[in-house]
Amino acid sequence: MISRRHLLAAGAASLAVAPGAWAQQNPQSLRALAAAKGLVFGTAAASYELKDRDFTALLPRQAAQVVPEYEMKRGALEPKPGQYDFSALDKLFGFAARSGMSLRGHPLVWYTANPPWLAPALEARRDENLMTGHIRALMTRYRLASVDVVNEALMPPDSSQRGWRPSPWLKAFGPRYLDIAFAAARAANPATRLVYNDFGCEQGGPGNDRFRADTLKLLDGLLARNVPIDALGLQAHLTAFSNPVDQRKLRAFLEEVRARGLAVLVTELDVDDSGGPSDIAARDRAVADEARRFLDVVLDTPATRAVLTWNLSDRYVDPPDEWRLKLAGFRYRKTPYDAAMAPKPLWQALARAFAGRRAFY
Ligand code: 9MR
Repeated sequence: MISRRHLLAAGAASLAVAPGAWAQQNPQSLRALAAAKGLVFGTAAASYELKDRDFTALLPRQAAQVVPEYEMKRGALEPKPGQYDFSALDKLFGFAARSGMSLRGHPLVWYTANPPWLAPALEARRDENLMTGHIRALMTRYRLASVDVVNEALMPPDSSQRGWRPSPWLKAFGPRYLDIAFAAARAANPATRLVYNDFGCEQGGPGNDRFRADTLKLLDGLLARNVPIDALGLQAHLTAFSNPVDQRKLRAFLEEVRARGLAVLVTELDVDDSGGPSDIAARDRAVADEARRFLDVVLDTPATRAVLTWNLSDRYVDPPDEWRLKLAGFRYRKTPYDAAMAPKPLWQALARAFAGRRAFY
């Protein structure tokens, strides 16, 4: 097992590589194109993917940051109270740090993916340590560039209800669970960028209009109470064949976030291509076009500091939940690389969006 000291040291070493130097050596990587415009390009990855030599060769060449797809979720980390198993997370973060990538954490506090013992324990004891102890454990073990302190605290945009999303945290502490979580994260490691992460601000539908308003209300509440938050994470699970991004609405929203002094991170970008034609080239084009329409607006503000995709290659994208699509052998084409590890039009869209970004720095 990799030691904490090793992880911290490797993380520190990666910071010594100047982004400009990397860009000169690797002109054809998304990480270099992003770095040249003051952006971090990263991706979600999973520890089991590290068995794949194609993937381990590609990952650090293209991405400057990694976020665990599931290894940092509490259900995966703490199966029994206080008995942590960091092995999968250490493996992924260890690989990233040794390969010169920075580490992004996701999530510290979420309504789901928790171990079964947690909700009853919270209900019985209402003990803040059940949250803050976990936050401290992770934030002192890893040197994280940024972390999703709270993930998805609002009702999703397609819900008929608005407001706080039900969770064991909300039940135990009320909405101030966010305040407790951010304060504990800042106290545990003041160098990490603290993020509120959610989906629903990106697209143009009426549910998204409500969601943007609710998000600004949430952020205003935190800021008014001096809660230490640094950034808004836009998950950016876009859709190629329904509910497109409305560039005007998105631009106005990002201005509001920036006016509040917060940074913006694109944390989980992918483009759902279900519902499209069977012609793969047409689907890939639609995926790339929608990502580009989104990125053109999101990158046109200095508030945006990072873009991470939710997986780098279609080789590791889960099959759809929908049984009809599964029966038809449908495979998502959501990510920049296809299942054979060849770059797709989405790769080009990212590359062009990065290269075309105004130089804010
Ligand atoms: O892609 C992730 C999947 O493998 C996990 O089973 C699932 C539950 O932990 O979470 C998925 O990732 C989600 C992320 O953590 C939060 N935003 C939505 C993501 C995609 O569903």
